[in-house]
Amino acid sequence: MSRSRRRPRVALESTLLYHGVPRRRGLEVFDRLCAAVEGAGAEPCLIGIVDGSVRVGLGRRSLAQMLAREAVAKVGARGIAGAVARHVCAATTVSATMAIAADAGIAVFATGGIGGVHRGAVASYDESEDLVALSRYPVAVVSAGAKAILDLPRTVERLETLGVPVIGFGTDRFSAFYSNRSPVAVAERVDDVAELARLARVRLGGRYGRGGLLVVTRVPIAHEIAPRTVERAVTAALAQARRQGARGAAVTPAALAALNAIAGGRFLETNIAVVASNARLAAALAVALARRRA
Ligand code: PSU
Ligand code: MN
Repeated sequence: MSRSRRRPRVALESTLLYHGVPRRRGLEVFDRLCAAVEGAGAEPCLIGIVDGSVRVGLGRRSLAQMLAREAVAKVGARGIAGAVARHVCAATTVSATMAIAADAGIAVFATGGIGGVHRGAVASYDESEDLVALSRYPVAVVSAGAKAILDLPRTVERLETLGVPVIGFGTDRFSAFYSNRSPVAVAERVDDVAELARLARVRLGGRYGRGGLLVVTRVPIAHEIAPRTVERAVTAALAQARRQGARGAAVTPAALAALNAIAGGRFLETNIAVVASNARLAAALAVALARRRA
């Protein structure tokens, strides 16, 4: 089938599946994401690097092989060249997945929460490469805001500095990943997919500045966790990551692992529900974009 006859594609990232959830659950989360994307009429395209080759549309078997390997690196956009040159396997983060999706002509990408400004970044300078990627690659990223372990208000400030449109879909708030109650607002709100597609077309068209956009969804109400509970868990998870000596790129996986182990998997279940609901909206957006193109 020619590309134009195929279903519109939605990019998915491999870091979420390898490092973001317990590895033994990566396949199950992938299946849920695929069902969500396919159910809305689009084609899931899992992105990752296998033995140095950049792969767009990894299948279940390739993912299972990746998940079975020990110590697969987590790479951002800057790490793609090294992974390719050294012929290694790598899980791609939001930034790397955006770079690869843009190259492959995929306009929409679904994830859980983006990386952003870490708490204490004033001293550590730890800011995710995801923010720069959003300002650089013409891809619409559908998320529930940024991960709750981060500093959300400062993340939103940096997105403004970097010129990234931050669009709340059916919400005025910059979702706090586990909760819709958030300390910070989005820049703009859109309430229907057709309008979101029109906005995305202008932005991704690049005429008034190249780069992507961040779509912020609501956390499914049935899976919301109270902000006080989230705060307490995040503080404990970050303290544990620190005790383990996690630095740099290892901070996010270590903190998420600690968080996922707290409260009998409640945070993990919300995380999975959030990613699946983002995948549904991403697919609807991809379909709407393709319809307008036709
Ligand atoms: N959000 C999640 N789980 C994850 C991530 C985000 O719910 O695993 C991953 C994404 O791949 C994101 C990365 O790009 O964490 C950000 O890592 P860092 O903060 O080190 O840039
Ligand atoms: Mn970092």
